[in-house]
Amino acid sequence: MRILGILAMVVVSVGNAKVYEMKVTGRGFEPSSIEVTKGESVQLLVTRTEKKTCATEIQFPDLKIKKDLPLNKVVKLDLGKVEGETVSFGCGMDMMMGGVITVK
Ligand SMILES: [Cu+2]
Repeated sequence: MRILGILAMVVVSVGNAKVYEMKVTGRGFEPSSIEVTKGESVQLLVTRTEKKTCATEIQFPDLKIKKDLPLNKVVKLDLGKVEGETVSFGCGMDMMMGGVITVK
């Protein structure tokens, strides 16, 4: 597993919802680490730009969310209010190339 430790920037803020951008590149999910604030609704915009990756899907097992990531298409994920301290995510096969959302 490769954790880059780069924090995502908030792209826009819509009411109580915060939108974060993420990409799937040859290095996996970038950033693989996102810090969100407790109580905010989290939206992710995920774009897979790498053809040769097993992350053609993203899943959040704890949230029971799984979505296809078509190449070069922006995929919107509504995570809602994230509970707990951390929520992990990974490819559809639940193996390598994961990441984590940390709730502060
Ligand atoms: Cu995989």
